[in-house]
Amino acid sequence: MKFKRLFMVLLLSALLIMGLAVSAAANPEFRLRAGIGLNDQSAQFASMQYFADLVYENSGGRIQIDLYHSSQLGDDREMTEALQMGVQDFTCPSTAPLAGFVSGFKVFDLPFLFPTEEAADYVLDSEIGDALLAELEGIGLVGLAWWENGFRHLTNRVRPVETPADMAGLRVRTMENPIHLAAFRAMGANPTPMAFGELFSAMQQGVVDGQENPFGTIYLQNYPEVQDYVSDTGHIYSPFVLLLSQMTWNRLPADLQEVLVDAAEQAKWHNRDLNREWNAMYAEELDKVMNLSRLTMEQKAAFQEATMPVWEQYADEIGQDLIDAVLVKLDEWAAQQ
Ligand code: KDG
Repeated sequence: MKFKRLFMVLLLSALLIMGLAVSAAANPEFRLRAGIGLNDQSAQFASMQYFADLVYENSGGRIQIDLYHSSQLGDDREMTEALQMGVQDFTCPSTAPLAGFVSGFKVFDLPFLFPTEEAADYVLDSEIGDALLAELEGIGLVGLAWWENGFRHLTNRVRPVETPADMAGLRVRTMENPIHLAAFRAMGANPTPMAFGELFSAMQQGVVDGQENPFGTIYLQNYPEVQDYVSDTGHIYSPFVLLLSQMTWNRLPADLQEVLVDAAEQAKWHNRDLNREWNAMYAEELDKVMNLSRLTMEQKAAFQEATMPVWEQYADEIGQDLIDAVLVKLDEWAAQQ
């Protein structure tokens, strides 16, 4: 009889604990929304999912992050403004469309600034990157981490592009950023700024001849359906910045704030590794379905030379001190190779 009673107590306790666990899963303390522009096949979406899973697990189910892709919640600038208003919690835009929010972000738009992804990591993860993230605090945003979009490459539907002369007159979509526009004008193109969500249909309708993005984006957003030529120009390295609304941050207790910070840092390295692996893999896939021009060092140097005037044109707007600090940091990185 005694054993039977003990068994019943243990059984009821187990059922109670399971019931509490299920109710927590069904009713998280904080249900947050995260939006991106890329689709759900992208390394960025996979990294956001990795981040959301880490947060859910490490918060003991107290924070659930619902993910929205393919610009469902708006374009980069609209989603960033939604964070400032507290009506969305996370987004992860390229820095280029945020140049109007944090002027210093424009330094990353200087053509051919970073020689490799590792050099970019060294600068972004230094006091320079920390200081730029800190500037977000004054405008209702929390910069949780620098993630990676990657080196950007040109596609078009008109001709192979291997020299700046080949770029003449091409109507190229760029991100909404003055330095990107200036760089493509300097290379001889006729650039049009446009939100990411409008790009595929603009190419499909012939509104633009081409665009520029990392290899993974080009492949996974199905651009080969409307583009014939790709050139590995690598003209700009594009960071992503994982953003949180300051209003959301302020609603969270300190222990959950720490969960977000730790998960963002862990997911940063997962994102960079995955993004590099996928960009390399999709370059090979693009070679099978598009006319891929792999530029020589000399051919890339011609594009770099054509865009150098853009550095001087925007030095005052970006701040020569910031540019010099990045160049010193890059020399520091190079000396360690
Ligand atoms: O999810 C990120 C996109 O919204 C965008 O930033 C991607 O590089 C991009 C572009 O060309 O707009």
